[in-house]
Amino acid sequence: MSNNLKILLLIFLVVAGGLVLAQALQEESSNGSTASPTIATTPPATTNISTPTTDAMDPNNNTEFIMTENESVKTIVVMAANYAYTPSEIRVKQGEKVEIKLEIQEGMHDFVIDELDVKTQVLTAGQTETVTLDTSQSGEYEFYCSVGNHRQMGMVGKLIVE
Ligand SMILES: [Cu+2]
Repeated sequence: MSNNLKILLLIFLVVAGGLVLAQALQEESSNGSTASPTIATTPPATTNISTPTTDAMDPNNNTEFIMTENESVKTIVVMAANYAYTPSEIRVKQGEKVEIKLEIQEGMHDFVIDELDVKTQVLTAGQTETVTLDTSQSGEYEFYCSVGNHRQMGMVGKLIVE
């Protein structure tokens, strides 16, 4: 009887031990197989997230860059009529980025500063032209209209770079 019990106990232990071992191996292999798909799906997900993120950031950066550029340039509107500019005196700071936007109100005029190599085309009423000023040298510069005798008729002004 005790021998039979011992044999039964031994068989039970072997079977139980074998089951536990088999289960452990199965868990290990199933863990391994579920772990790899998890790793495999994570990188594509990360790539999908990071790609639209960089796409979304690029236009933002461009917009910021363009806005900064626009803010740093000062545009001064100069209106030309027969035979005067408004304003006739322009003050800017040395090194400042300045554009002159010439707007013709009547007649035919241009905008010239000999010392700064500024010369627009001769424009007619309603037309505009924008020119960039070189403000690297401080000083006073005369601007004038080179059409006909407009300059002699007083179509002049003063640019002061200070
Ligand atoms: Cu003129």
